[in-house]
Amino acid sequence: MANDGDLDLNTLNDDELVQQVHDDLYDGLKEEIEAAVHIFLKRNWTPYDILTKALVEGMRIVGVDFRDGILFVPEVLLAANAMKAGMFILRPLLAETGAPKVGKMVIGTVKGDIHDIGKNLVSMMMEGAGFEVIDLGINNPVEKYLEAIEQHQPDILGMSALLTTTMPYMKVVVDAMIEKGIRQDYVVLVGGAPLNEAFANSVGADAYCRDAAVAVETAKAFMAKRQGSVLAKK
Ligand code: B1M
Repeated sequence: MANDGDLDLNTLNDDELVQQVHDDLYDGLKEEIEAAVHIFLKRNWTPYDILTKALVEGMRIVGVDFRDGILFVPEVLLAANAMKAGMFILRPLLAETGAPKVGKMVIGTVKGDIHDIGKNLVSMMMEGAGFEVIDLGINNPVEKYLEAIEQHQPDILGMSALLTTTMPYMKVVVDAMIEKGIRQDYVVLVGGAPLNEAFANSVGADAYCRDAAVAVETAKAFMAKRQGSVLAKK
């Protein structure tokens, strides 16, 4: 439904509101997205459901029309801004579990790539699952990853890439870790729409994460393994 600002989002039922969020994301309507997120929260939706059913699905639809040449970069940027505004409201709620820190992760989008919505989502979900996350942002050269690893001594290094032209850069980072003799000290997880498991293997990552939920599960599994091997050595 087109939203010229006169539509009272409160009058919509849940299904209609989800549909409206998809339409408003498509139209890049930041304030309407913020209002809808607040309404869902008042209706006791979990932050995770708001993220996945309303925001992520809306962005998926944007992605399809971007691919098909129906939407262009400026429109997609507006949609991305609206999406980020919604995520900004949800971020503290997702992180609010009060769980003890289960591990530390450094994450960033690789050099040449400025896509950060998926990476931000992974950061948020990881924080929500009790991880400390150091987010390096976008367009990270290998030096930036290495510096962050040295400074923060994480358990996990996460890399994101959304372009087929930038995803090979993950191998540059893994190779630099091998060269420094530190590859085995960290778990390397990679993700992004064009990746798959075979690609993750080919760049020498420990695992490919299809989405943010898989990233959390995979990170937890590796932490359990790491903690198990530390205990076994004692
Ligand atoms: Co771009 N873009 N874009 N874009 N963009 C894609 C990726 C594209 C597939 C669109 C298309 O043609 N269908 C296409 C890539 C084609 C290809 O490489 N084969 C593309 C292109 C071509 C481009 C430009 C080159 C366009 C141009 O300028 N002509 C340009 C490149 C800029 C650059 O990076 N140098 C460009 C620019 C942009 C915008 C700036 C307009 C904007 C980015 C805004 C931003 O991120 N701040 C944008 C957007 C929004 C998209 C689409 C539409 C949506 C991406 C997104 O946010 N998805 C995208 C189409 C698509 O992916 N379907 C597209 C939602 C997000 C929640 O999903 O990012 O997949 P995703 O993240 C998931 C998983 O992949 C995984 O978990 C996340 C959450 O579940 N995951 C990880 C991601 N990272 C992870 C890291 C992990 C673990 C899991 O670490 C452990």
